[in-house]
Amino acid sequence: MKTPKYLVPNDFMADPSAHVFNGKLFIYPSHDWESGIEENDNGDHFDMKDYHVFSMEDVENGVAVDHGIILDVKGIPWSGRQLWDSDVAFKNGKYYLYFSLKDKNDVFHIGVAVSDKPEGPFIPQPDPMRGSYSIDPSVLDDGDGNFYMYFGGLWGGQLQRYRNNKALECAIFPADNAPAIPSRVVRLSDDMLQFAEEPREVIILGEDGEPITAGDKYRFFEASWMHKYNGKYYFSYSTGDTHFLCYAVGDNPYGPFTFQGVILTPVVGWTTHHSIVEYKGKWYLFHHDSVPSGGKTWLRSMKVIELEYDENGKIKTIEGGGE
Ligand code: FUB
Repeated sequence: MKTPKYLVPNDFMADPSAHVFNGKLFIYPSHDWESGIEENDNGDHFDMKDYHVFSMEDVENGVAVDHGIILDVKGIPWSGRQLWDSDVAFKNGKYYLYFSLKDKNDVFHIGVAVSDKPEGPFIPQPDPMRGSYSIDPSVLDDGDGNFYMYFGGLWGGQLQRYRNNKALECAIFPADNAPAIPSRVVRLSDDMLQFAEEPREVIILGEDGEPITAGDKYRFFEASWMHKYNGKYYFSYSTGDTHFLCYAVGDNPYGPFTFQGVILTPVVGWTTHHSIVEYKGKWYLFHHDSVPSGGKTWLRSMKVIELEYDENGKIKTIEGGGE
């Protein structure tokens, strides 16, 4: 597959999280729509109110089947507004949908909803996960019975309002030469419904062996994803306001991770987001851009392209087509 394929031509879907369940590829995106809310740094224009799930058996030809709505903000007992990025994990016959949502005080938390099937519907838990904050949950099944959630996002994602897993009086952004605000990682409880421990910082080291600084154009911003390739842990993420998808590699799920490079150069539209999955012997990058909406950053379209590694496990950079 040489050119990326848009997967849902008749609707706007973003932040695709792709997984293989029962031999089929499932994609869990955010569902963008035109809410009329003006664009701002707080992300109010991303006013999503439900999720759909898609499945694919023929990725090369880009045919995605829509299984309809799997969760609606109206059915979530603690909901305020804005269903942002989500992810799904499978354990012991159940599927767990982890989602970002603001509560009634406009504070983001991470919620869980459970289903017997990958295509839902998903039944939400009455409360958010205890101790959860910020956005963009993404879950790694480490294959040894342990599941790890990576999460967090700056600006509208509110991560700058937390330190040592406690809410601050007000947001703090580090100086440009200080370590960047990191993503977080936490092992999930056996029942998959809570954190099993205090979240830890995901440290990304630069070439000099020091943590990447807040002023670095490749610092973490949001959209964490973790996949394993040849026994190594590949942590990938969006740099937000500098618009790259980057990755760093480590030897265990907690890191530290050493910066490797850019996966995707900027796309059309402000946000860039992704997931990486192996299916039928090939690796794919699911991502989004705003080309079909004529550049409206809150109306994004998901797409897929094959991902290539070199013999040293380095990912070949893909051109996003934006600036
Ligand atoms: O879709 C809303 C937010 O935009 C996501 O949670 C972020 O990662 C960014 O893609």
